[in-house]
Order: sequence, then structure tokens, then C-alpha cells
Amino acid sequence: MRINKVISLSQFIADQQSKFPGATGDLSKIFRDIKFAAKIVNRDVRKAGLVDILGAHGTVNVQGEEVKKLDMIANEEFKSSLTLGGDCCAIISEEEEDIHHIETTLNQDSKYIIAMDPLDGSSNIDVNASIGTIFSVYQRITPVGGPVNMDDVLQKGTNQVAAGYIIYGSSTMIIFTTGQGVNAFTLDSSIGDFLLSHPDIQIPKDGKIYSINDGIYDRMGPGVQKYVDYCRNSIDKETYSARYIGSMVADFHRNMLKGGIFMYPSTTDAPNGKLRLMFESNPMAFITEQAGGKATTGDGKRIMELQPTKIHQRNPVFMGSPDMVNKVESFIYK
Ligand code: AHM
Ligand code: MG
Repeated sequence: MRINKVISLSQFIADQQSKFPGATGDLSKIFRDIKFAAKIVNRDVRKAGLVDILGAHGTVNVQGEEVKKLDMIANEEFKSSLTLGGDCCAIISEEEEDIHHIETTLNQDSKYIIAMDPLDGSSNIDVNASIGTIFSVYQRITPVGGPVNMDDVLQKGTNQVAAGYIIYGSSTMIIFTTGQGVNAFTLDSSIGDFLLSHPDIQIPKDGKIYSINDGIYDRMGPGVQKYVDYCRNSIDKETYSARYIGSMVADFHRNMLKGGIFMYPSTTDAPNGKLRLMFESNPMAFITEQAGGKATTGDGKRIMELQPTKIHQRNPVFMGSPDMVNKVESFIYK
């Protein structure tokens, strides 16, 4: 009988860790805690249509946007798992105004800080479209044991130790990088574990899919408008397809596998765009680059080199197949 080799997320991380003789295993424990929370959130997302947890929570988050019940639930679940795990000293979250300090006896000597968007694409919750969790892992700069400060959490994306996202789609997957390429694991709910399904993902160098909110066309800069015009008017072998779910994780994931570009540009009413540097842009930029793609602000600047000055800072985003990012930038520079 032939048995296919099955690699679980835990085995994969233990294996990666064994290649670093000095590794303490703390990062593996962070992944253990993220994995646990992901399974709980997955359960809640899957039953969202069955129980009364859909719909608005009745409050607004620090961005002034309506908070859904599931956003709150996911935020609490990730916080709880990372706190109980004991290897995270602070969290910044799209759903929290300030740093969430974790000062329990268990966590006080830990060095890792997590930045997360616990449930991205939340406008899609009520319509049963794919949503996701996005996370980054940083090491604090100040010595362990003391209070975590703004310098610890406002680090450039180039300092990320790991980043990933969980997509709650037709299947649930976790996709991450620790700086050694990008791998995706699919949840096998029959055994309750994530199994390696897409090893060493590479973004195609060029693609045919462009993802942008067409409704903001009139408010985009002229360079991005020209690029959109170029994609719309393409003919024959240069035919492009517009694909936009409005859920970054889902739009990004499709483009990474098939080849494409995801864009959220600055607009006349939002000069820094919509997406948040710490919670959305940096983790996705790290994954993009690790998969051979390009992630910029559209003016040649690498997203991961932006110096954050605020937890909830926003920035324009152009990421995906490198040839497509270069192309749109050539229109912006014209
Ligand atoms: P959220 O974090 O409040 O869910 O907002 C982020 C989402 C992204 O997933 C998506 O790419 C973008 O907002 C869509 O915005 P828009 O509806 O303006 O196109
Ligand atoms: Mg978000």
C-alpha cells in the first residue's frame, strides 16, 4: 500500500527550527498559538450563518468603521491564545486603539510582538465571501522584562520575523513565511490539523489579473487611471481580467497563485489609501517578496522599508507579479 507523505504545520515548523541550532523554539510556540486561534475562528466563521453572530456589533473601531461581531470574536480569540501560550509580550491589532500589553508571569520574559488584523475583509462576512486573518511577528527592541514601548511595535516591515495569513474560504488555509520562502497548509477538518498543500509558492513573474476597486477610479491619480485603462483596453494576447472581491486576503491569494496585481492606491479623499501598514501592507509585502513578487507604494518605494510612525497608519499598495508592478509604476512615472 502506498502512503503519501503528509507534513503537518507543526512538523514543518519543528523541521525548520531544527535547521537553526540556536533556535529556542519560541517562534514555533507562537505558530502553535496562531494555529489554535485560527481553528477556533474557523469554527466560528463556519457556523456564522447558523447562529446569531452575524451582523454589526453596534460599535465602531478606531478607524471609525462598523465593527462586526466576528471581528470582535476573532480579536479576542487570537489575544487569548497568544496570552495563554506565554510567548508573546504585546499585540497590536486593527481592532485595538493602543498597544495591548501582556504582562502575565508567563509572558513577561517573552520577546515576540504580534501585529494582526484578526478578521480582514469583514464587509464580506454577511455575504458568505472569503475573509481572513493577517499577522506579523516582530522581536521587541527593548530588553525583555521591561514595558513594551512604541519603538518596539513601530518597526519597519524589514524587521518582520514571520508573517502570514489565514484564509477562511472554500477551504481554510494558513500561508506564511519566516523568511525562507512561502508555504501554504490546508486545514483537514477530519483530523483537525493543517497539512502542507502548496510548498514553496512562487508568484508568476507576470500575470493577467488586475484587482482594484473600480468604483474609486475617478479619485485615483492619473498614472493609476492610465494603467487601469491599459488593462481594460487590452486586446488579443494582452487580455486582462479584472477580479476584485474586496477582501484583501482572498484577492491577494488568488493573484499569488495565478499571477496578478493587487492595488489599493491613494485617492483624492484618502491620500494614503485605505490599507494599514502594520496590519495589512507589511505582512502581505513580506509574503509577496518571499514568493518572488514585488510590493511597493507605487512610486518605487518598497512597502517594507516605510518607517511607521503610528499604529494605524495607512499607505498605498501595489503588490503581486513583479512585471505587473513594474508596469503600473512605469505609468505612474510617465
Ligand atoms: P477591513 O480591514 O476593514 O476589512 O478593510 C480592509 C479591506 C481589504 O480586505 C480590502 O482589500 C479592502 O478593504 C477593500 O476596500 P474597498 O471596499 O474600499 O474596495
Ligand atoms: Mg483589514
